[in-house]
Amino acid sequence: MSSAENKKRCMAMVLLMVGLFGLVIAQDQFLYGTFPKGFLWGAATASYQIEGGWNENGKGENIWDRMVHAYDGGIKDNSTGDVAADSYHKYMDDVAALKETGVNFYRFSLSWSRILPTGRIDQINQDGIDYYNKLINALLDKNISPMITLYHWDLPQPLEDIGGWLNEEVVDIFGAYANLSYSSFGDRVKSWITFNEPLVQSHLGYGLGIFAPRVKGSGKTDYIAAHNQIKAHARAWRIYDADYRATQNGEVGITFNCAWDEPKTQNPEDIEAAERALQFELGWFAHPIFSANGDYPPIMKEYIASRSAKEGYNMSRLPEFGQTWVNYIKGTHDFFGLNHYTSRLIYRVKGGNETSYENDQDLASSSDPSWPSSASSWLKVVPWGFRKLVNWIHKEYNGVRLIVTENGFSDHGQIKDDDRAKYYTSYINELMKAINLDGCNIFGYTAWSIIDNFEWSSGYTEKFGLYSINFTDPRRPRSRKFSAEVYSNIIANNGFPASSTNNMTMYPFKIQFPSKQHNLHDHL
Ligand code: PNW
Repeated sequence: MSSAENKKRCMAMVLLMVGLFGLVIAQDQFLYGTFPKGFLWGAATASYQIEGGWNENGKGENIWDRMVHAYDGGIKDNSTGDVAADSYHKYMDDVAALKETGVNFYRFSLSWSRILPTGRIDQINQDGIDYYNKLINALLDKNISPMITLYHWDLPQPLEDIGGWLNEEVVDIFGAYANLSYSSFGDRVKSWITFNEPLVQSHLGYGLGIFAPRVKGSGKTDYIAAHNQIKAHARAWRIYDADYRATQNGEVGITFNCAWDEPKTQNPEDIEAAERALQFELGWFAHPIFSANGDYPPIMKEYIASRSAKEGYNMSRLPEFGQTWVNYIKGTHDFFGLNHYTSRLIYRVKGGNETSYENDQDLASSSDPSWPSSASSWLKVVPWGFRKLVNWIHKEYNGVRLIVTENGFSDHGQIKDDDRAKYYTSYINELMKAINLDGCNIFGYTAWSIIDNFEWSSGYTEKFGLYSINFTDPRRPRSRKFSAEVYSNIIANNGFPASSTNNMTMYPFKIQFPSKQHNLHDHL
């Protein structure tokens, strides 16, 4: 190669690197500005992760109680949620933490088996109703709106004994439980989420068998469990719509988890694979409910049918709704709930031979070594992925009204949690860009979680709280972490107005704000 050619190549390399660097800076650039007036700020928990009181005052056993009490409970530190944060007794401490943080709403879930020990409405446990009434009233008293998740993975064990989410009968049983919840609390509760992350319940609970009820059968049973949860969601929404909306004036939505799936290379096969990953992860549940035509995403139907045929099945392993159910499910939403934590790099690979949800997709994922890590192996810090994901949803589901129902960061529980404070600051800033610069239709944000809690199969080894809990102290005292102060400031300012964010005393640690101020105006 001539030296002139060499020089040219070097120059091209340098230009490419400068270009890439520019892109990274643009993605990481901090934007001053505020959220739209009336934007809602919240924090979340889930019953099994915080309540404890697992068999107190008439509560029935659920699938997580059963799992953690088994000889090999499958929990990292062999812990249980028997006491957890003891919110069954200490809920007033939770309300105080929420008040101190300044949230507008609190997202929590009902323990189905605390209200209905058998899962069915023929046996109501009044103590369970009383407990949630006390919590709801205490919140309202402090001007905090309750947002209730009906199902956050803790199915009553007697329903699992008849097959759980693999049994279609549970669709109607869930409808009856939803009905009881609306009639008991709906005079004061105006915001309902039917299911939290049906993907995690289906795939981890009824596919990989890592979460309760530990059923293994990926590529088959996870699809069936998902199918019945989607039907149960529609049933619950329609009951509210027909019998409660006119008098109670509330809203019913559903919450999905989704990472941002970035193509690992610009190779068209990888770009397609990343799109396919989003359809298998989010479209699986969102397409039947939020798309114009309803039903599962076409790409998912095509891939699973073709692999099923090759495996010798005479029909697809993905169940079919049929037109009646497609119509019944389509449009059953008042808002789109999104739980988002992290991003992945996706590339195409031929799926392995074994039958599984993973192999059905013909793709694999990795992460970029430059992405900061957390205490959870799956959670890497990629703020710009948040903005890309909500934009993708905005386009895919026709400008749908979205609320972020979870977002947060795990560490080992230290009070001076700078990494969590930075996570919240940068992710919330990206969300603000999605609203103010991109026009996404987002009306609220929820931090996961207000307190440290039982992190499912990781037990107490990963902490997500804005408040720390001493789990070895029987009184379970709560202490405010640094990130709670930072989040509280963001709420008080409704974002990042230039004047207050410039004042570094607001953040006792140094956040890397750019020296040049970027405000909305510069970007428009
Ligand atoms: C969510 N993943 O779960 C749940 O809704 C919470 O109960 C949980 O505590 C929180 O996120 C933190 O994990 C997820 O593997 C569990 O990608 C696993 C994943 C995502 C969300």
